[in-house]
Amino acid sequence: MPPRVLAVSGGVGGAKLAVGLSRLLPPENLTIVVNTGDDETFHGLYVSPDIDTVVYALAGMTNRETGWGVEGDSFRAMDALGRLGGETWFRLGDLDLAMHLRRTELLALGRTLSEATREICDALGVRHPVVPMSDAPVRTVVRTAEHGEMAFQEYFVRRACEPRIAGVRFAGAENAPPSPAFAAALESADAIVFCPSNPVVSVGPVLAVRGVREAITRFRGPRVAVSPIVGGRALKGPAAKMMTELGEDASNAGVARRCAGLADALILDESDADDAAAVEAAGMSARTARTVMTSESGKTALAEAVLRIAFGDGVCPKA
Ligand code: FO1
Repeated sequence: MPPRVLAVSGGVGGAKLAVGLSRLLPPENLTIVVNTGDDETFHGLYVSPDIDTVVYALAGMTNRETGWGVEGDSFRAMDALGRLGGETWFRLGDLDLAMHLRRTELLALGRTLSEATREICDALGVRHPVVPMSDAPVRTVVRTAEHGEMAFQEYFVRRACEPRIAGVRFAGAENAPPSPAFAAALESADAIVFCPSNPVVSVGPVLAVRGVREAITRFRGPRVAVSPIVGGRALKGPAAKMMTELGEDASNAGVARRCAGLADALILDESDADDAAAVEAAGMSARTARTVMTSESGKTALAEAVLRIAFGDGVCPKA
């Protein structure tokens, strides 16, 4: 019987490892819990970017250039909307629009976000459970020195992560219970895997959901995190910039300090093997693997390394 794994994911990097894990574990042995702090309503449509990214990746539909959105999509509806005077800085592709229309429709019919996501996954043939961190609204709010507070997508897309951040909060998280499937996986999983996602705004919101940090702290099985930092830079996105601006080290040691008490081992890219001592000084076991997933086989290889480290070689003290 394969082990049951709970994978915590943000968008693009997390989705790649989720695909790798889905090739090694049957659907009943993998739960992929996804950040919903980035969710936003655009033009009356409920958009859940990280869920979209993970679902498209598992369905084999991802735009390979961006890592989000649908391969081969066009933006004619956005162009038409712009001509009508609508806001178009957040680009919803013509094919992608179907996802947001359908989700919004299901939510309006009274489905929870978990139920709507399951129906969409079923329709697209995605068999591994993709679950929102919570069915209650949680919104990532970025505090900037120059412009005050702003919604995450305003910071991330509209302002291209340029404002200097002074803080981040997850509005609603303290009252948001974990979604039913997330809560069940926290109880029944044999291991927790933190995918290589932004520790501040992808993993941070998941940990902020009511009771989650405590549940992961007392989790008894192996907990393995994959660092999103390689060579002192984030593979994708603003993780390194954000950590620096928040006064943290934008390094594997900085990631290890964030993970301390929540994960037992931190997997570094093999090119960062020299960081192992600093990671261990932060209280985590340092392991290496090829974490840069530039090919399909790279996703599977990293997933194999993650499972080997979690279960195979005894490095996680509780394995
Ligand atoms: N990212 C962008 O950089 N620009 C966009 O216009 C954009 C649109 C978009 C639409 C749907 C969707 O599911 C994701 C989209 N993303 C876009 C990605 C998204 O902003 C980020 O990947 C995440 O929120 C961060 O993980």
